[in-house]
Amino acid sequence: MIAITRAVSRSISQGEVTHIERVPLSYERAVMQHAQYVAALTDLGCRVVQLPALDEHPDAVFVEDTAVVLEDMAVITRPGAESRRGEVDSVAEALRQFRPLVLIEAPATIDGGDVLYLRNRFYVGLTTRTNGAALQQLARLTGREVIGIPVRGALHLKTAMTPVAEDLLLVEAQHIDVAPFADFRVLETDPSEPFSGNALLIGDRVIYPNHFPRTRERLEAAGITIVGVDADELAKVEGGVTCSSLIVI
Ligand code: CIR
Repeated sequence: MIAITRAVSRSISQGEVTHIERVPLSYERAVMQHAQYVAALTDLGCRVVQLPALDEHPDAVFVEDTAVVLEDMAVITRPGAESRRGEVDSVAEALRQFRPLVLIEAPATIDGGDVLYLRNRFYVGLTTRTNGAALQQLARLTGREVIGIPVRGALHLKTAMTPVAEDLLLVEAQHIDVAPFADFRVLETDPSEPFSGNALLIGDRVIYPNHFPRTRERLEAAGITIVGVDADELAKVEGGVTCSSLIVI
């Protein structure tokens, strides 16, 4: 398994914030936590391909938003935030050696953080970053079914919902209606921990932020093995644990 990551931009404290207040962010601490995350990926068996930082794009560390990797192709996105559009070319270059590429084009916008791919079907968050035109293009380019999921009060669909086992979804229920996911089991996050629905499932283990101890307890009680990482610094610009890698199986 390969994980594509990118070194943290020096300008990271200028990253976009949408649903939280801007607070001071330490570049050094973000770099340390990112290194811990990369080490966790390596421990879980990933070969990490780390791209060089793009200091002119504060959010470039969040490579997940720039592409969607399938078994047979990779979709290069057109990110919803204009400040992020220049991030895609270098990710496309890196992915080209692993998959044929297809491209989302204007007027569509889509962030990879809105794209959940479960059982050969796309569930795509309808958010400030992702529009209806992107859903149509994604269906046409990939030949897969695409279901739009309205998201309330969270940046991306995967801010609020991610798989933590083959048939189990971790969900922060206030942001989404879970009715379209009736075929899955659902585990709710602890209500005292906002934006705690983002976990990264690798094999049968889950990378999860240390700053959500109550939800972690719920996950462990459900039999999930957690690899904890310090992730509160990148969370100050709305980054979670899925955002900082692209997994190529
Ligand atoms: C942004 O607003 O685009 C970044 N500050 C955070 C992106 C987080 N990405 C993700 O959840 N996939």
